[in-house]
Amino acid sequence: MPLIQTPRLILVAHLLFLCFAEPNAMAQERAAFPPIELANIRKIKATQISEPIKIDGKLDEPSWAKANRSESFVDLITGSPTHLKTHVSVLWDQTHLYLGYQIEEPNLAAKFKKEDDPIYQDNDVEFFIAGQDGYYEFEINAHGTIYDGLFVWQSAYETSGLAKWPQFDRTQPNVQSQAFNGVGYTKHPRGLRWAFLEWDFSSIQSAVHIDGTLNDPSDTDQGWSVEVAIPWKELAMLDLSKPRDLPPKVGDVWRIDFSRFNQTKDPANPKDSGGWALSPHGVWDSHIPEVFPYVTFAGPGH
Ligand SMILES: [Ca+2]
Ligand SMILES: [Ca+2]
Ligand SMILES: [Ca+2]
Repeated sequence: MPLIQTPRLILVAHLLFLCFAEPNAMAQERAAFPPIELANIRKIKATQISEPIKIDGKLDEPSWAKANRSESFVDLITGSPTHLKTHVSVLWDQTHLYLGYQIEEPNLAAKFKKEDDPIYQDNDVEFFIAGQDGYYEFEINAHGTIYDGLFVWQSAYETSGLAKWPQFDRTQPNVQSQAFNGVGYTKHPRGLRWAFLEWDFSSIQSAVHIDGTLNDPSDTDQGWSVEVAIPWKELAMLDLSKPRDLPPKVGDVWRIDFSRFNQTKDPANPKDSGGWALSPHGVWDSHIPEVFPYVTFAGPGH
């Protein structure tokens, strides 16, 4: 079935952008998998909460103050410290997973305003939630515009039952999908994925808060913050082959990636890749669930 052009062009543009951005890193990356030592993968605790969170981009609820704020993000490839701070905090309750990002940024800038625009060509923050059968990708810029999509391992597409869902039934002409072989790490051991780039996880709530002036470089901004609420019940689609508890039990461990991409690199650091993450990937590729940070679901007060 022919693919509709828009997602293909977006994907190709994304791939080209990434390929040209870091050719040297890509040349090195095929030697080992996963591309970093497992002991170097960062861990973060998610605190269980009972008070409501208002998704307005402001992390001013008492629950955020009690959260285990992450270490600052590091360079995606080298793991080196970055010149601007980025932190994420993770909370959860019986209905939702909550993510809060604090992003230091002296020049707030964003272009795209339409959902599923190529946010990765802006300054953005991103997260990837890994499941058995695939993973969900979410990106947001300082306008609060989001881009999201679902990636399903081709080996799990039929066996998981996802192929029978109308929105993922590739025999239907309105279902847009793309074979996806990673970005920098082009040959993943699990093989190809189907990328459903038109997928919208419509029940996700997200908002940003700006501390400064957006698209006005004449001043110095403090940064921005991002607040996201993800309903547990819809994440069942990631684990149809082997369902996991939703909400998780205390002590459960998930793999979730948290990252930030910048269009301007650190002028004082020629090795700044422009992509930063809570835990390094070792290569210019976000799409490696095996190196995503470990998120442990802890009880209240932990
Ligand atoms: Ca809030
Ligand atoms: Ca989408
Ligand atoms: Ca500004």
